[in-house]
Amino acid sequence: MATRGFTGRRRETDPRLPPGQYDTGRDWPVLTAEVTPNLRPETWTMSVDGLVERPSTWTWDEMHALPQSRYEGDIHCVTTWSMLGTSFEGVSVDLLLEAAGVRPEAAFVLATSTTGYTTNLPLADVTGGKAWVAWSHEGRPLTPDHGGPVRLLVPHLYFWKSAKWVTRLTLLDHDVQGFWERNGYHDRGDPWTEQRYQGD
Ligand SMILES: Nc1nc2c(c(=O)[nH]1)N[C@H]1C(S)=C(S)[C@@H](COP(=O)(O)O)O[C@H]1N2
Ligand SMILES: [Mo]
Repeated sequence: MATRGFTGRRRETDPRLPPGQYDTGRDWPVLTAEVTPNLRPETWTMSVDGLVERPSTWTWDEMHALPQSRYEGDIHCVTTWSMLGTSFEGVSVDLLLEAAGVRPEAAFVLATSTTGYTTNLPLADVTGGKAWVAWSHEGRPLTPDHGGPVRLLVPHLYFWKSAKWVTRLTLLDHDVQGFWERNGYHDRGDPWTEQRYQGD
C-alpha cells in the first residue's frame, strides 16, 4: 500500500503531466467513436482545401516522398491519461499548408476523417512545427485502431484533436465545430489550462 501511494504521488508530480492527468505508462488506450475502418494505403489520399491558393491532394507514395519529420514527446487524452516520452513519424502539416498556399483570411482548420469524424482547430495550432500527419508510432506503422494508415497528430492539445484516419484539412475563415466539440468539448483543448469542455 505504501509503495502504491508513493508511486501515485510521484506520477502526479511529474512536470510533464498537465493538471488532472495520470501517466498511462506504455499502455496506449484506444478511444474510437466510430467503427474502425479498414483502409488500404494504396487508395488513401490526403487533401488540403478550402481557403488555399492550390487545393492539393497527396497519395500515400507522394506523401512519403516529402521530407519526413518526427515528434518526440507526450500526448494527453481528455479522459485523463497521458503517454510520456513517446514518438511519431510522418510529415509536418506546415509542408502541406505551404504547398497548398494558405490564403490570408484563413484562421481555422477543420480536419475530416474517412469515417466522417471531424475536429476543429485554430490555424495557429497546426502551424509552426506543432502538428503532423503521422503514419508510424515508435518506428512501427500505426495500427488501424490507432488511426492507421495515417492520423493527424497535434500533441500540444488534447488528443481528440488528433483525428484518426485523417483524409482532409479544410482551411476556413470562421470556426466550425467538429464531432466532439458539438458534443460539448472545447474548441481549442489546451491540456495545460484544462480546456476540457465548452466554457472552460
Ligand atoms: N476518427 C477518429 N479520430 C479520433 C477519435 C475518434 O473517435 N475517431 N477519438 C479521439 C480521441 S477522444 C482520442 S483520445 C484519440 C485516441 O487515439 P488512440 O485511440 O490512438 O489512443 O483519438 C482521437 N481521434
Ligand atoms: Mo480522448
